Amino acid sequence: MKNIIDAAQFVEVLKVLPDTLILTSHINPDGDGIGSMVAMGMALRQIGKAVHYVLKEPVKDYYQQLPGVSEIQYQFPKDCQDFALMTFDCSSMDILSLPNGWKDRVKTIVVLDHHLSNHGFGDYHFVRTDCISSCVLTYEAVLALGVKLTREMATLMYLGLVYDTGRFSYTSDPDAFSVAAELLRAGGDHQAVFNCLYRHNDLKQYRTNSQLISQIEEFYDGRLLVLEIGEQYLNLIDLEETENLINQIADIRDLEIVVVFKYMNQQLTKLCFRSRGTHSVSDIALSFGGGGHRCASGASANMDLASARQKVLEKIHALNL
Ligand SMILES: [Mn+2]
Repeated sequence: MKNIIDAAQFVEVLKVLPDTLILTSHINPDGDGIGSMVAMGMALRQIGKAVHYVLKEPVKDYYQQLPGVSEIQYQFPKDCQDFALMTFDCSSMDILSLPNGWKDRVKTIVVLDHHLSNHGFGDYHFVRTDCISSCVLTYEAVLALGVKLTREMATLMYLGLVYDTGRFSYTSDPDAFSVAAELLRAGGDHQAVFNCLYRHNDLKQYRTNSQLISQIEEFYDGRLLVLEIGEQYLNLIDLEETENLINQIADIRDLEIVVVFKYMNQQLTKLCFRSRGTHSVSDIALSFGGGGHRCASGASANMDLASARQKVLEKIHALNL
């Protein structure tokens, strides 16, 4: 049965969990997933827990420069048969980044997340959809635990905040800025986070992106922009770079909604949405089994790119942009 918990109850739940915990995040782990997971791991070790970070697929190499990230493993530790699982920034069991066979081994699942589309999986639910980043919840948990907020933890939580707010552009929530201020006061490394997230591009990628930008289509006097990233780009732009690209496009004046369709295979198309806020793109993503937030969302549609495009554009048309 699902129990909804807050930060104080999270501390109580930890007392009944085993001493060994596996921490994980969603597939295509991003700055918020990695930051909230590793920072929490550091906090849990301070109270005597044995913590392993386990993901199914390697994180981007540029995250490796941040503290603790090199400890992430890609298989379950051998001496760890039964364990409690703690998931970060993941809205659904289907998109957990875990090696096969995990369901037989896990005893209890604690979910820390902030997605509107959270499907309510797991046993304990530390979920608040009003938070801009999972790292805000990790920060609250760190305070409730009463452990030392180290520089390393602060840097990792700052990473999640910067990532999920699009460098503080998607939010005007004073609480998000307060948490950022506290993290910097605790020694969070602003430069390290910005170098990691935004200063890792190579010229080849810029050339590919500029080709793609030249192919953007305009509708409704520029209020809707559409970009198709077809099969020929499959290996030239990955999903995280696609997110970076849509963030750049989202800065174009007068637009309401941007949608990017990325070819994955004949039956799978990745959808990325951004909105200025007048219209929610979360509902559209949700209708394709995805989710996210009002101004930024995504989904994986089980159909070819042309069909996905037609269905999405029909839904956007209905919004009367
Ligand atoms: Mn997040």
